[in-house]
Amino acid sequence: MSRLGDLMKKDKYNVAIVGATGAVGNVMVEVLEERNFPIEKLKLLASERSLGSSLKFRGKEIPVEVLDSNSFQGVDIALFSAGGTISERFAPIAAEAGAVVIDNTSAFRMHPEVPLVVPEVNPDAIANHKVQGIIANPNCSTIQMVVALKPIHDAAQIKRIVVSTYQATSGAGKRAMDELIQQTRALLSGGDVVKQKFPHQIAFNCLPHIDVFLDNGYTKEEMKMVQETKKIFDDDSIKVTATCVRVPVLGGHSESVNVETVKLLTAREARELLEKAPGVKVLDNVEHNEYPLALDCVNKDEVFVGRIRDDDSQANTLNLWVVSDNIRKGAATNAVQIAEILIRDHL
Ligand code: NAP
Ligand code: 3JM
Repeated sequence: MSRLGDLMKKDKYNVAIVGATGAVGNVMVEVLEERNFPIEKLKLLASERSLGSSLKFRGKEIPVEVLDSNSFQGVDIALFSAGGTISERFAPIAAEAGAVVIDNTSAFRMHPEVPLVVPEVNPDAIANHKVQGIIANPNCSTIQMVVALKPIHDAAQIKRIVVSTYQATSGAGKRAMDELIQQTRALLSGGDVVKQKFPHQIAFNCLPHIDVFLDNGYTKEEMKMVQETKKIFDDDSIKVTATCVRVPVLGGHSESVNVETVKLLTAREARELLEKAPGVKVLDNVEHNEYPLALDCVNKDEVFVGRIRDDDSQANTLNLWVVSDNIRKGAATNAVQIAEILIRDHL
């Protein structure tokens, strides 16, 4: 019997993390602990490769279990980050078993009945979680951009966004971070460069290629930014064009964002709005060489914005530099914030 939409308010919830041993899953465990999420039982799920391993939560080692279709009995909230194929197969099973799924993959983001949520931008969309039992977490590059653009859109209505990203290897998982380290070591010590996760050497390089190429010449990562931005702002009139680049950085995505608005909003006005915006921290003192840096943003939850300036080549247009920890706000923290709002306002 389907238990879709059955989750009721309680004092503490049974939470499962699918992909618990991965780059995102590990941080989900940390974030749930840090934010003191009301957990009765935490269930850690991964592949057979992780059998025998465990992760520490609230001072106790929790063994990792192998994911299967019976994993979700008694689970209230299931946080998925084990790739799109696993979500496609197991998220509906978890929802049928009565869990609310918060999915970190691209599998359901554009499904019309699945809310796509960034708490600082469209928290009310969570109300639609009962239809499919799934709430989608946007792509990391989209999340940090829309948090920074929300106050600008509210004040001046965004017409067009031109974004170029400088994305860390952590966005491609644990093995991708290891690949950057291995290649850097090899190149500095005369060893052999090993290429597995990326199509070219990532050390000392920039790759304008994240996820697969599509028929329109863009990558899937770039089209995620285009489509997800329109869905989160619930505004198809916003034009977006993106170039997503992998850079030899371990953690923290940086973005150059050029944004054209319908109404005039000066850089000074935008800075004032951004200084008050939830989840945003303005770091913009060029006279002291202060601007957001990936290295400084890692392990923080805010979206950092700097280099705020008028585009002097075109009216009603601003340039911003937007940096955030792609594994925290870009994935784990955003998912846990969604869970917090779900249990507070929507059960
Ligand atoms: P990762 O470090 O490679 O970790 C992958 C996780 O998935 C591991 O826990 C792995 O378990 C598990 N897994 C893989 N195949 C499995 C299977 N057949 N059955 C059960 N578990 C399986 O990757 P990651 O960086 O954490 O990312 C995981 C996913 O999250 C990505 O594929 C992506 O869809 C999503 N993601 C989303 C964002 C975002 O922006 N919202 C950002 C990054 C990633 P083992 O350790 O047992 O192999
Ligand atoms: C970030 O399905 C997969 O192999 C995962 C691909 C992936 C995604 C995705 O499309 O879900 C890797 C890293 C993402 C994402 O957040 O969009």
